[in-house]
Amino acid sequence: MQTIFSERHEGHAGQLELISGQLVPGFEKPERARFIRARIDAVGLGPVSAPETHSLDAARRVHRDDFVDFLPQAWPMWEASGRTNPTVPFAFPIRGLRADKRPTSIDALLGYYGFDAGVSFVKGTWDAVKSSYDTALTAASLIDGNTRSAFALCRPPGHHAGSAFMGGYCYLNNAAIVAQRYRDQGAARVAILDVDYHHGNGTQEIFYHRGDVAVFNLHADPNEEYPYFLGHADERGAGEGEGFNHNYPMPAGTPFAIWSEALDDACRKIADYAPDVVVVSLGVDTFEKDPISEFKLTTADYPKIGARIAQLGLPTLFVMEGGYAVEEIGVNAVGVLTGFEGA
Ligand code: SP5
Ligand code: ZN
Repeated sequence: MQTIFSERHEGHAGQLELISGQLVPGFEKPERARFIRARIDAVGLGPVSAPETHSLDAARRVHRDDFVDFLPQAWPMWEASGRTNPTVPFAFPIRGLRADKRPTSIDALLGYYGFDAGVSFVKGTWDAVKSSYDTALTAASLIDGNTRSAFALCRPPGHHAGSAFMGGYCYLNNAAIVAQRYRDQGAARVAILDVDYHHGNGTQEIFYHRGDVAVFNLHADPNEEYPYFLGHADERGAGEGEGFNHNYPMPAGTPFAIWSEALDDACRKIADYAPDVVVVSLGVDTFEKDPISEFKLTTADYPKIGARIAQLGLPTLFVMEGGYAVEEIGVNAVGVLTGFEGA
């Protein structure tokens, strides 16, 4: 399997996040991608190449223009206001406030577009976000009649970013962008299978009213886990999208024996949907030793996930999302890919 990867993710480093009442270095750190990159070579997964540069047109197909325009402006505006430390959003237009009125100051814009304090900017953040976007689109273009799978080693991740918001370490929604790109290039139906521990709220929001991109999400119950405010089983899509959004919330402590039943059910529904291509939002924060998560998957389980997805027999693009146990992230993420190839 071919991988697309950009070293430019390294510029997104030293950012902060608010967790358990403390402002700490981001769990979403450069070592994550380095360990995955190293594991690809260690197991000989296949060639790794740098992405092509793309215009932001593909981002504008799923994200609002003013949001796409804001992202490259965030750091320059922050610097222009006299600060060079990492940004952190801190004030949000929730119930009773004016979410319809775009403010002008950078302090306000961070919370206007960010739904949590997990989307810090440093100087290199936008360039890393753009490289992650280019990585997803370049990997997407590898899949054709002959090549049936590819890996977009994206960093930062994307699935928490919605049409006009960022959050949860995510700025542009790489998986949604490539799913839309496949539609624009002639695919009739696209399925997104999100196996990250956290609900992919951004992806769900983007496609919630559409039947041409079906979204399947396996994740921790939002009653007790981030992103808290979306991801319940009764969210089944609306309008033309009714019946095309599928959530599988699971409790803390869920082991692979239970988790894999949800995967099985999602895969059967994907087969019924008969998409032209499957986009996998590949998070491995379901791992038992993940520092911010509560599922109990083991390293031996990850190849089985890949094998089950391969059973679909469909063109498949893997897009990297979360996973914070950095020592094991390479083995686990690449384990899914080798499991897919070996099936
Ligand atoms: C892409 C991705 O995986 N983003 C995850 C963002 C999670 N941010 C909030 C984490 C809150 C962790 N709370 C720990 C206590 C609950 N077990
Ligand atoms: Zn996650």
